[in-house]
Amino acid sequence: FRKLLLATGIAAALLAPIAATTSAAAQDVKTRIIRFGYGLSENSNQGRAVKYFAEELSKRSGGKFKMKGFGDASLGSDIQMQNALIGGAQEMMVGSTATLVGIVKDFGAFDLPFLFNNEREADAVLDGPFGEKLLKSLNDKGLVGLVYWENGFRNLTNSKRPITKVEDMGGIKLRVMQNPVYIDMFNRFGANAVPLAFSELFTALETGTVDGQENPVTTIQSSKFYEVQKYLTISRHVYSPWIVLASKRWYDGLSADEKKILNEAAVASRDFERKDSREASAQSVAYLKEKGMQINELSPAELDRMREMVKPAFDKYAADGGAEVLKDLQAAITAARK
Ligand code: TF8
Repeated sequence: FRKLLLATGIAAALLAPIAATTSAAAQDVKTRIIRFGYGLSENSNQGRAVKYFAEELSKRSGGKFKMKGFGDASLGSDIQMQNALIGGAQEMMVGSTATLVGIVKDFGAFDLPFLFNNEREADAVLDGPFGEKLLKSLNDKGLVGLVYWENGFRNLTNSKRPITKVEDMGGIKLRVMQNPVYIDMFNRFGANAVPLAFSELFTALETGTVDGQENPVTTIQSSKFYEVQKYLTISRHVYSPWIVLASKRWYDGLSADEKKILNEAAVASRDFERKDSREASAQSVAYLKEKGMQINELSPAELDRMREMVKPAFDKYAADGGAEVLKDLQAAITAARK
């Protein structure tokens, strides 16, 4: 008996370090089906990053995390998916931070124009304490914010005329995201801002319900807006983040090991997505030109005029309860510039 005990002891001692170092197999990881919804097509920066994320999850979980991507808003618009996550009917999604304002108003601060000068500043603010704090603010709303991906700097397209000065926007029915900051901004520029879900945008452009829209060049390419829009104006008026969300109900049911796998794969997906989006973005303008779009860039002087024109939008945002978040965001950007 003594010998047996000893033998068991030795076996346990030998096994312990192995158990500690083996990955998924020895961890508390169950088979998980993850429905991951997104709005763009499979053949977009969003679609490619979802695919990468799914592969990372599979690798890191020993094949137990089975994430399936649902593109083209096939599980619903951003807002519908957010609600499905809150209710626990869907596990994960990626979408625009701008569409979260009905849940956490402070996300609207990102939509104020001309905040960031470049991607490096955006990364620093989003991945730093400011971005983190906003992610945390989702927890008591039934959502878990994991990481920010890049949607990108937004530009204008329309079917009416080239926009070389802000007056050219006059009277253009311009689709914007469902968010008061966008509506206010474009009305100040003289356009007729029409809030609409992205999932309805192509048809609205095609049928002439709206004349134009604004999105990063990568999206103008992957959503084939060049088929229904003649003019592209490079304005880079807003840097738009995407946010990867999980249902809190679902996330809370994961083991510590599972959460770790998910969080680490999310960070890997973020790094992949930003790099991929930036590479794709550099190719998009030439592609859109080849597809027949007439493209112009707004001059620095014109951008200054626009900046001047939308100053009251900042005051309005502050007066509507955004003063504190705006101050924090501006401080974070200043810090990122140093
Ligand atoms: C928009 C956004 C969208 C994204 C996407 C559906 O214009 O930029 O392209 O939110 O996730 O609505």
